[in-house]
Amino acid sequence: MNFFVRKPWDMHQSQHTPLEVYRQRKLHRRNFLRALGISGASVGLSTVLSGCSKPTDKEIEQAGEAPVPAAAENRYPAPSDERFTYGRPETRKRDAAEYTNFYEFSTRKDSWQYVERFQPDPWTFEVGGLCNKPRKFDMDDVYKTFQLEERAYRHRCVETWAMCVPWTGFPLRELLRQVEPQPAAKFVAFETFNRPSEAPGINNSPDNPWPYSEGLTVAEAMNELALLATGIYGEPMPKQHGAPIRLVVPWKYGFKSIKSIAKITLTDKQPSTFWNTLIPHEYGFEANVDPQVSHPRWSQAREWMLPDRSNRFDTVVYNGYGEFVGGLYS
Ligand SMILES: Nc1nc2c(c(=O)[nH]1)N[C@H]1C(S)=C(S)[C@@H](COP(=O)(O)O)O[C@H]1N2
Ligand SMILES: [Mo]
Repeated sequence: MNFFVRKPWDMHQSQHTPLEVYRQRKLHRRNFLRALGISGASVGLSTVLSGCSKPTDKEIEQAGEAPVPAAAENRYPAPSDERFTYGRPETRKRDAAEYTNFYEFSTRKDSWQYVERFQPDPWTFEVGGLCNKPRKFDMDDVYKTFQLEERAYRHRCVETWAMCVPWTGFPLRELLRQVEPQPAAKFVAFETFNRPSEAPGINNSPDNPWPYSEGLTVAEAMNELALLATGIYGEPMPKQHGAPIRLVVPWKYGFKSIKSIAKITLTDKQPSTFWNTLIPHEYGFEANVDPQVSHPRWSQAREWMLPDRSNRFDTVVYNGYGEFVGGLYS
């Protein structure tokens, strides 16, 4: 069991959780599991199995598999947008699926082991605020309304790990056009679901500012790179990657790419965001990838590719997407 082993790139729970809550974390977890009727023995066994032997590709894949609506049928794989290439080898599917950040489930990258109760289908999200045609979408609407494409994007987490993965999705701006933003809208605010009974990480850190939230300027949201992704590796999105729909903004640090979106709001004020609320001096709103600007705990000059920390590369400003987004900031 690796609960107490601190890996240097992890944000330890004790650093962002009030001490009282942190000391009681095992109690919270046990209470939660007891409430669900899961006995200590079965949890112990699964922890032993997953902690001591390397999970197979199939175990990881099955754990993450998410139900999808009928309209998703025959939409995968989607045609690839040839403008985008990694410039590096693609990350293996299992390596990306095994090492994810999804604090609603776990703070230790192993969220694939905790997504069993998460129900991403059926799913609706509302798009509202300063727009002429606010409305709710379900995933059937999404699959029927938008043309899907595959994009090979680099991903860069602020903790310095990186990956190259093919997302399936459609430009965020296509969705925004559907609701007709008003000129007064300057920002787009995003929120994740907030269902503690399906996501044990929420109960483990009850004082975190749930639901997870993020934001972009409208100009950033309208940039062609900003993608709403419903799949990865030519298949519907696994739960731990943010089923059934997530944001991907590859020129920004990974925490901006909010998963499992439940609400999108056009607003005239910069929205508060999860990480900026929790640790404001470490996580800004803009959060563009920049090798020159160090995070207090991580130099951003270099990065390493999953799953191998010795496979290191120099970090590139805007994660190498300056030709698409540089104009937004000059
Ligand atoms: N709702 C939600 N979205 C989230 C996170 C999270 O904890 N909760 N983590 C973020 C961080 S820090 C990163 S690096 C990326 C990771 O995406 P991946 O786990 O699919 O690789 O998701 C982002 N989106
Ligand atoms: Mo991240």
